[in-house]
Amino acid sequence: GGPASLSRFRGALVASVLGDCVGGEFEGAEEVPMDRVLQHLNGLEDDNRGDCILQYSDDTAMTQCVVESLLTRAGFDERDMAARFALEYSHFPGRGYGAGVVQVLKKLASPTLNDVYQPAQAQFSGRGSFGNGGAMRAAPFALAFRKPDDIKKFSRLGAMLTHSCSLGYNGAVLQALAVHLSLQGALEKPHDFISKLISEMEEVEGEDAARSDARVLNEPEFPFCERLYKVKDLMEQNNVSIEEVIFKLGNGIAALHSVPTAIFCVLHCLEPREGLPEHYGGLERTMAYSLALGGDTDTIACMAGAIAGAHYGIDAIPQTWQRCCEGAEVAYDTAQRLHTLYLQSLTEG
Ligand code: F2R
Ligand code: MG
Ligand code: MG
Repeated sequence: GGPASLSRFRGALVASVLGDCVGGEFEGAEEVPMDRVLQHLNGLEDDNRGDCILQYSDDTAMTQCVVESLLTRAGFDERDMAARFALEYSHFPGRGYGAGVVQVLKKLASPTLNDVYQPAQAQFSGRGSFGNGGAMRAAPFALAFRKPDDIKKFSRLGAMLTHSCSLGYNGAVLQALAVHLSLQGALEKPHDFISKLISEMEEVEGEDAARSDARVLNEPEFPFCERLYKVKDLMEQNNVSIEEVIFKLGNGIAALHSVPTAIFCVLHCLEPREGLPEHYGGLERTMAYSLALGGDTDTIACMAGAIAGAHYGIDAIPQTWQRCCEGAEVAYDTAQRLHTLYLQSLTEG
């Protein structure tokens, strides 16, 4: 479909769920040979899988809360979103949440809490979390808002409910911007795509809080921009090994070590690649490649899935894969509701 079509909206949300569900198999594994990845993905084609459904984790659970909050409130409402996170966690605490964020989710459940941003600010001795939990649920902000300034503002605030360190919430801003650009068709020109992301993030990371957090954590002055420049370098290389990608970009639980990595996975898999089946389309290549990096596979595949899905659209996602994943049907339906909200914002100017 054309820019911001329903197919792209569905692709973004469904492929994000898919990445979480198929990536869960390898989360935390140091080495994941491509053979194992392909075996896992081939298993999804098996008609006799019966009730062997792949369950989603915190990535999708929190994304669903973001979607429902944005839809119900027809925009961003921090108290509503925080309440949904807390309720979801209290009902299903076993979705594999980060070790630190559960403290925030418990505090957000308190009816006497006045400032919903306070529990996140108390994390890690007041430094806040730099985990990728804000980024993994950032895609819906790009589907609910069309102006980049709104996407940046609300993806940041949505992430700050749990991640008050700029290295956490700016990962969410970067992920939301990447989905936004992809939705507009910007991946047709991959070099322009990465350059636009760099120039947006130069502005985002120029803020005092970001510069101060980067200093305290001994990171370069513009940490996400620095990684995006590495993505650009890797794009220009003919042969890139998985080891080099992990070494230069990371595959870990920090937003800085996973959001640029997810973006690279999408860019790298725009073309056929050695080691990946020839019959795979770009969406399938992106999934397989994200899993083969090991580390935080559910989250990297979830974020890469959202960006790739917004580019290729829903028809690029094999039906057999969709049927295996808990939450894929819900994502398919809610994408339509978000698309309606998006179209309304277009007519309202
Ligand atoms: N938690 C996991 N995976 C671990 C294994 C789960 C297993 N499958 C199971 O079921 O038990 N995955 C999920 O967590 C990631 C998102 O985490 P989030 O929401 O960012 O959490 P948190 O706790 O805020 O941060 C994660 C860890 O990062 C380190 N960290 C963060 N900020 C820090 C700081 N300022 N100083 C020091 N360390 C910091 C801590 O180790 C945090 O626990 C996703 O992968 C999701 O899938
Ligand atoms: Mg997870
Ligand atoms: Mg994860």
